[in-house]
Amino acid sequence: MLKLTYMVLILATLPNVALGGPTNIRLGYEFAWGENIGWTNWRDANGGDEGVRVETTFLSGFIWAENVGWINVGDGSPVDGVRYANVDGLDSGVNIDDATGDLFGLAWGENIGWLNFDTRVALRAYGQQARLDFASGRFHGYVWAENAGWLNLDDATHFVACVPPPVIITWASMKEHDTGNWLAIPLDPHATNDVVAVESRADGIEVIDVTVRASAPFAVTDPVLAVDANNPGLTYPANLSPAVIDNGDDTWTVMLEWSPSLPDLKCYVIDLAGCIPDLVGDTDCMVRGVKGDVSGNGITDMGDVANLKNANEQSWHSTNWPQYDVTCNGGLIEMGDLVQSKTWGEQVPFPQASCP
Ligand SMILES: [Ca+2]
Ligand SMILES: [Ca+2]
Ligand SMILES: [Ca+2]
Repeated sequence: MLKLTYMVLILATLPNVALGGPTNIRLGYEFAWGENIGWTNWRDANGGDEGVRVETTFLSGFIWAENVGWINVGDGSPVDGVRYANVDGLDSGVNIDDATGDLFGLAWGENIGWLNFDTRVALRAYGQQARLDFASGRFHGYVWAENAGWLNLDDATHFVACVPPPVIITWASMKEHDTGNWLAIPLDPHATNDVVAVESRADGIEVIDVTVRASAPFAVTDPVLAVDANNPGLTYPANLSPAVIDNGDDTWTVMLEWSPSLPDLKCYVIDLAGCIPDLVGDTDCMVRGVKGDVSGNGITDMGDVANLKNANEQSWHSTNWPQYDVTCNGGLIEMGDLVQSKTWGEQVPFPQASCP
């Protein structure tokens, strides 16, 4: 209790900083050991209001070190909005490489000067560079303080971890083949142009399942729209019913449903940024609907007919090749699929959709 009071008093001397919000360091996972500075507390500055906050590409807030006072990891306002430049004290702080989780950049200790979080050159060979594991939210590795030696983020018992923000794991266009047999065509959220996945099955895009990993339940707070990628004025709001399904393993499925289905022969972009609080990572995904385009190249032509004919002869099952079961009758690839794609493939000009 004494210690806490002392911390609050000391905080009165902190400079005013613009922080992104209260700490998101987890209770019980706030301590790391410095070889010359003792325990550091990443969470409790000013009752948590100014503790360390982990954002997508940087940290903000203050660490309290019992023997050397405050350590500032950044003010939460990088000049470019993304990362601290660390070319002068005005725009300094600790950054996160959002591809690898590696930390880099500088923190400032009021009594010990700079702490260098970029230990990639010295320690990567040993797998001990300072870094954040996105899945668990925990920090690993070592930080170097020029006047205070190593700060250990890698202790098996006392380590620092944040509440990891929700992140999208998978996207898929779903169809019910026969009754109760839902099959997925996976979508790549990074894809653009002519490699964007195609929903080839009858009745076009009806259900998109988005799997989100999160440490706590969440709500979809804003309407989710499918936007015509080539005509952004055209939008189609999704129904959410049920909104979010708990898969029981820290993942949830957000089921987006359109009824009637999205018009065929268009490219859509669906962006969940702003719809799920604190969602990070690649939040938008494109998908196009081109009935009968079993090859997924964005155009239904005689090539698809040939493809289906081949699949028919080889008796590939639709579980493995859902895009081939154009009729969604759940059986093997059969005559109905061929007829449907042939009907479409004979139209001139060939039915197609392209994405920007
Ligand atoms: Ca994307
Ligand atoms: Ca095709
Ligand atoms: Ca079929």
